[in-house]
Amino acid sequence: MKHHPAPVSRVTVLSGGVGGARFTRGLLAYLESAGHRTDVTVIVNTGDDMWLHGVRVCPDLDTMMYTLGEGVEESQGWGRAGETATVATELRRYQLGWDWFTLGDRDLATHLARTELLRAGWPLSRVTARLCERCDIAPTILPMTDHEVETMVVMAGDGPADLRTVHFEEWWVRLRAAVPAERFVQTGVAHSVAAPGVLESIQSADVVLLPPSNPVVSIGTILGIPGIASALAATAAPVVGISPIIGGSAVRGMADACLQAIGVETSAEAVAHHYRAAFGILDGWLVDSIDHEAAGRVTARGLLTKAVPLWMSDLTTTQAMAQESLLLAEELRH
Ligand code: FO1
Repeated sequence: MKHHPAPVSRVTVLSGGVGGARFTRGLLAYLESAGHRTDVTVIVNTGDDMWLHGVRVCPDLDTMMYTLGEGVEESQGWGRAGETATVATELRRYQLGWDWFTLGDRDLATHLARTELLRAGWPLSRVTARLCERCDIAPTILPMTDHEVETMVVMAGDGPADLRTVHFEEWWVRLRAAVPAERFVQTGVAHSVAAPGVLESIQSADVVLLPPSNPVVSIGTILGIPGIASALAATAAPVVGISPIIGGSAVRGMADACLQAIGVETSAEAVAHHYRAAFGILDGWLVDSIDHEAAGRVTARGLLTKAVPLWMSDLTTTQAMAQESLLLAEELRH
């Protein structure tokens, strides 16, 4: 690994899903190993959230909290290690809720705690900070908005659109994204505002990072919150992204099904240009070594690109990815 970038004061990360949480864990491990005292703020997608059995479930906030804090089930990247499903089994016997979406017993405590505080009138951002206190998490974790904005999937097919519309989690978990999506709609986004601290963390950042989260339903959803994309376009901080696509296939999940829905080719190059064309953001782009020719082409189109190993197999790799992204940001700042 080459030299270390100079320490910076503030890094802001936009994240969703398992990939974003794992990258953020690598970033924190890298900063720790390099002895940098950097404030990290993570803006997390809440479009996957839903009310289920009367509790508020926030999959991406919980994946981030469990991954950075304690006890994420590593084999899944979501949910708790050593989880049990006693309550879920009982709920199935009542034939209520989503029988294809298991709320583990430990995980349920998180949703009960969150729901209790939401019912007491706390905004989601304050609830999130309160839940993170338990796990002694270094970065500030912010929901993208305190409003309930949920991603719905209008699936391809005939007949009225509302009969072809399901919550993202149903499309993602029950249907495994096997039914083509016509479009994604974030309910409530028009009346939403960025959560307190979100825009400020973008404006005052020295570096902004876009981890290899799903570019459509994670990063794209965050960028759809009023003010966030324009804050990213205006910030003095270089915005450096890490490709979620390696060698033409999605690293995790079904990013390719999401990209198809918005007419973007499943390639590292196409995703970079999508961020530029659709949101007017992105200054640097990391692609996997296997996509090194793309690196040349993307750089030629004015987006500083580097090819480095992006397969997040372990903490060492994610640390190295974080180091590379900070080095690229340093190059962009000069
Ligand atoms: N994913 C699944 O594939 N099956 C599940 O039953 C499931 C339950 C679940 C419960 C709480 C939670 O926070 C996440 C859960 N997930 C499950 C993962 C979830 O679909 C993903 O974490 C995100 O939506 C992807 O970003």
